Amino acid sequence: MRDKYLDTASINTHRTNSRFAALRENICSPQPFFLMEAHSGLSAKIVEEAGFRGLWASGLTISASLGLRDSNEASWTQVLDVLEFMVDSTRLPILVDGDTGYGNFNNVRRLVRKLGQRQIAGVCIEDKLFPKTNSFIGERQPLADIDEFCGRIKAGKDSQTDDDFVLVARVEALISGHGMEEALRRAEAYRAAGADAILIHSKLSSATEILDFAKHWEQRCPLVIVPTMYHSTPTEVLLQAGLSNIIWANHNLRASITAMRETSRQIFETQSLGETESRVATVKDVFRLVGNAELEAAEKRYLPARATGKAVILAASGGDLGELTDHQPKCMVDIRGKPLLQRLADTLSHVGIREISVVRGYRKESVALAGIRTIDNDRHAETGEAYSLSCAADRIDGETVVVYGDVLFRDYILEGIMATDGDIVLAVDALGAKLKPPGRVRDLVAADHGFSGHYLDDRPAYLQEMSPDIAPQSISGEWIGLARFSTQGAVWLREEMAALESEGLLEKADMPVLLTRLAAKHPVAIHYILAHWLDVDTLTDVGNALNFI
Ligand code: SPV
Ligand code: MG
Repeated sequence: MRDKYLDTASINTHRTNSRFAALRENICSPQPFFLMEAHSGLSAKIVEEAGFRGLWASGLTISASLGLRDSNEASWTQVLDVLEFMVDSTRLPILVDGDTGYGNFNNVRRLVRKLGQRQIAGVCIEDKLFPKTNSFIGERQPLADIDEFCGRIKAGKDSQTDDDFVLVARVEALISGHGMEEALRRAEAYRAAGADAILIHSKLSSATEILDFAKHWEQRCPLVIVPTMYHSTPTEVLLQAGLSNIIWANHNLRASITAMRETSRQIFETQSLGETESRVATVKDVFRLVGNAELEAAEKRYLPARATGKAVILAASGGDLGELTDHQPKCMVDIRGKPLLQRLADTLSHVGIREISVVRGYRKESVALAGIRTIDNDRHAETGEAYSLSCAADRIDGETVVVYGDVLFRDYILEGIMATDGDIVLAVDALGAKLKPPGRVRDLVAADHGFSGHYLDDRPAYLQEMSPDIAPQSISGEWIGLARFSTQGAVWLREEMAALESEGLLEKADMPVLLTRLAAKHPVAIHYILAHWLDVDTLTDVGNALNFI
């Protein structure tokens, strides 16, 4: 089955004249052609899925779905807006109920031009006066003057933007009690004025006058009927009389009223959803109807893949913050009502990182947060960071952020490393090391060039070495404990951890060792920042963290 969902872009590429031609061919053909009522994008889709080849955009049901009467209370441009949703959601040709044409010939001209621009394949106008009243209300509604109505038909045909646009003239003479002769006289005048088809309407509960009309009409041009009131007449009888164009005019709206009323009543009375759930369309069905699958595919094509990354947080060591770390590691220290680790996870999820794993060790039972997976390094007391990271090796697959569990940083820093080109990117504070006491910084960075601060300097910088022992004149900054690995970078990272293991060095290696080894083999890019982060090593740092939030 062809894909029923159309996004706007593909509709534009399908904007040939096929809808107009399809409506004309079907209406002019002697084969049965059933037009099913729709009043919204959703109902139009449902009609198409049922297998119909044409849509009737009913004035009655579009008005009613807006909570309005069928008395031209909705402006014609409001109706046009609804039609646009219907066109966008289906490929079917639409015959719209144009009521009286919303005024005189001049209003019909503009209406027909706008319908053509919106790919509405045809319009039906009725020989009554604006504002109209539904045909099934009252008796002897006044009819339009024949010549004046013929002027509306001519003006409409002269304004069509596509040769195949269909104008159906609707004869109300039978409904208004003017008799068969008047109905035939009007129909002939409308045909001669250029109408492509005649809709002969009746409100009798039997089809007698419609069948009679068809007999006298002798197929001078196609007829269209609306058997709402003579619904018990078998369709076969109508078709045999040559009435091949049949509009089922309002049944989707009426069906939805019944369903909505029953559903509302049931939920109101039971104050629960239990009895209703199995009787209504599934939420999945709603997603399918409106084409969520297409959006998902488009997201893969157009959204940056980075938005769905993952992160590994290294939080196995306990830290030494006195009583604060007696029963929990420092990543669980409360920072204004939330553990440090939660605040870090929040920052990660702000940039779309949803799959977060934390490597825990010291007091591991205390490290548990909703939505964060845990990995245990049970040998945390005698191993280092590289070993902890290797515990999470199977999570380092595809783009991955690696971050220390005791750091806090502003969102933009993470966004910065996500947007920086490179398979391995480190966030390095160009100022930090200079502001801290000598010997206090472990993750000192030597890069191929430092941060110049110059506005035109956009040369990428690369790591040469990371260690506590960089000579002062070679210090480019301090790694803040935040790194991004691309899919390729993640492969290199896993390879390097495997190499450390085979050399018997994995257990003792820290991140500076691991990153320096990587930098010897692959480019490790540096994204310079200036402050706006902190790590928590001392009680003073905890105080700073409270102020950071
Ligand atoms: C409509 O559906 O709005 C129609 C058909 O005009 S009828 O209600 O039968 O007049
Ligand atoms: Mg109508």
